[in-house]
Amino acid sequence: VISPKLAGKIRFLDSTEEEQRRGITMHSSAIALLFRLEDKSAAKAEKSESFAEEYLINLVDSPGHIDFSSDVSTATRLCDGALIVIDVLEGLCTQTHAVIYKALRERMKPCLVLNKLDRLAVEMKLTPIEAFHHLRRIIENVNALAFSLLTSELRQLAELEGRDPNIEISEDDPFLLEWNFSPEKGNVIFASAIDSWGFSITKFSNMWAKKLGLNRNVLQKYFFEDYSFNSKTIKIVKYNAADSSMQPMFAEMILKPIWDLYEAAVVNTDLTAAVNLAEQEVCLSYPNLSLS
Ligand SMILES: Nc1nc2c(ncn2[C@@H]2O[C@H](COP(=O)(O)OP(=O)(O)OP(=O)(O)O)[C@@H](O)[C@H]2O)c(=O)[nH]1
Ligand SMILES: [Mg+2]
Repeated sequence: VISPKLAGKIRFLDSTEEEQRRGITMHSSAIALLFRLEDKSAAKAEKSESFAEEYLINLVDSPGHIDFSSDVSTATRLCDGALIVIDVLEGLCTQTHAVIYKALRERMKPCLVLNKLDRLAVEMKLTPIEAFHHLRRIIENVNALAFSLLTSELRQLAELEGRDPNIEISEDDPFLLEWNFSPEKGNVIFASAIDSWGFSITKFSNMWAKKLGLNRNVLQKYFFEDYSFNSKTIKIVKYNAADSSMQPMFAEMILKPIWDLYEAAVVNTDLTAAVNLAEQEVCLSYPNLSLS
């Protein structure tokens, strides 16, 4: 529906004149999207009958502004899952609290989208390590907020049902686990909508696992933690901040290639350098390592 050139720029779902003029979403609007799994082996490996290779996703884009929160209430009633989009420069805003609370009350299956990563590289000029810590802090803040909203919700529920509201909430509570965001679990997406890209660390775990001959689950487990990859021994080791030759895996193996690409393409506007970097793909984290 949207040409690749306009993707990320056109406000396709803000269709009324006033929304276009004010540059904000005022009413919810929906679109049906067909999604095909790229990796069909995942569908085959999954025994469940409900797992398919193709999905029709009915996406409802709802407003963020607090004045139009009744539209969010309707959308949370209608939908099974929620993509909670956070601007990584702004972090948690008042409207994020309201939206999370509504989604949580409707028992939606959530996924966190950390958007505008391009601005961390180009505008804020954070290094990949600084950006990694910044992103980690946002996820921690969202988790703390979801935890406090969820416990108060469960206590209110207990009170309504005539049970003791001072219940202890178990850490294994499935509802609590669902509202705990962690890139390792695949419920966090890193994105730059304006530049039409986004990923979960599963994508990079699969890519690096193939290149390095390592187990993808092991990579997935350590990618967002304080671990480094030693390219000499091809081993994952504990990250030591005092050792300047070390970088956390997420910073070095995921953010650095993206940062280098932004530096070449956007900061230096050197198209040849950008194309060269893109062709080297993820290998540019370790130029001395000969990888396929
Ligand atoms: N740099 C950058 N800007 C972005 C990105 N995504 C969106 N924007 C800009 O952020 C502004 C708001 O984008 P919208 O898509 O309207 O955001 P929204 O969350 O739908 O806003 P409301 O629905 O009005 O709450 C626009 O000026 C976009 O161009 C991104 O990934 N990077
Ligand atoms: Mg909008």
